[in-house]
Amino acid sequence: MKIYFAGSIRGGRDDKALYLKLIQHLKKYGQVLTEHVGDPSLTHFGEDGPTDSFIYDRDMGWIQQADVLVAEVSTPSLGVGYEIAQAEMFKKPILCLWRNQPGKRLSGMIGGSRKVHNVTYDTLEEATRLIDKFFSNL
Ligand code: 6IA
Repeated sequence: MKIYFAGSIRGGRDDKALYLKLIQHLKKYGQVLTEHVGDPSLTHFGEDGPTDSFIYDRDMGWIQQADVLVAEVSTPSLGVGYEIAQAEMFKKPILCLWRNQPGKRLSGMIGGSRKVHNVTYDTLEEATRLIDKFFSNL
């Protein structure tokens, strides 16, 4: 199984440690195409990296190839929202994980999509259980 994991990069790296743990858990189910999203050394600026058009083309190709897209959406990111929309277009199963945060709500464009399986969690253990449940129903 090929898994596309989406998490914020230029939107902000506050949750990078969480992304890494979720990616480690997802590897139980197959190949995670986007391991760099959990790279602790990757900053929100992404200096000295590939060009934007390279990133765009490669990521669009990976979404097409992927069997499933899992997104951690607690840190709002234009790129992650765009990837979710593309995965919808390609008719991929989509899981979006939202961490409960006081005073914050998930975008209605994600929370309101009938093509997205949206779940809310408080702890990493809860998030991994929700991932397990999603994969067992695929
Ligand atoms: O708008 P954002 O940058 O927050 O969008 C984040 C999403 O877009 C992630 O889920 C990634 O799949 C994708 N993405 C954004 N920037 C990159 C990127 N930058 N490389 C790969 N995917 C990206 C260069 C990193 C490089 C220095 C290792």
